[in-house]
Amino acid sequence: MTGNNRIFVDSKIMVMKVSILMGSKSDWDVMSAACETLESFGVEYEKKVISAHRTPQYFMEYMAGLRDRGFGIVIAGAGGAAHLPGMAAALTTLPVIGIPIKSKALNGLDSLLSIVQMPSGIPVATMAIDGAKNAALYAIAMLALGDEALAARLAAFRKSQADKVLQTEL
Ligand code: RP5
Repeated sequence: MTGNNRIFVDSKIMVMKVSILMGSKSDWDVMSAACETLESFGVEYEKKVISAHRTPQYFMEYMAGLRDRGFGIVIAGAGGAAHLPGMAAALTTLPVIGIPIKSKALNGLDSLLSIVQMPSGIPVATMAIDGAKNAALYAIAMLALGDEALAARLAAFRKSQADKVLQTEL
């Protein structure tokens, strides 16, 4: 691996992209924060509504093609039974970051437990309920391992965050 999110595949350099998945359009209000954060760091991504239970065949086909299409990380948000992130992790060896979406009936506790309690062997890095921004920041931190410019932007973001706290007046 070298700079600018690059990986070598068959001696060709590919820039790693992030796939942002959500189970329903109703998740977009939360998931848009992940897109905005990746955009602000200049990280390429694809966003898609895809459902493990409503479009299972399409979901499997989509996951099977991800690595060859140059994706390096999957961010998946879902609410309720929330099997999208876990199934995504089952269908790829790319790292999967799960976002439990706040549900109407149980305020997202159902989503959180469903995503965080993955059985041993198929991990999903689980964020807080509605934690879309942190999911993007976690993806950025992983991509920054092989990209010095991105690592510098992440360090600058952390510094500006710290500066805001230090400059707070009450
Ligand atoms: C899940 O069910 C989605 O991720 C969404 O959070 C939840 C409700 O979906 P809709 O009924 O709003 O389409 O699949």
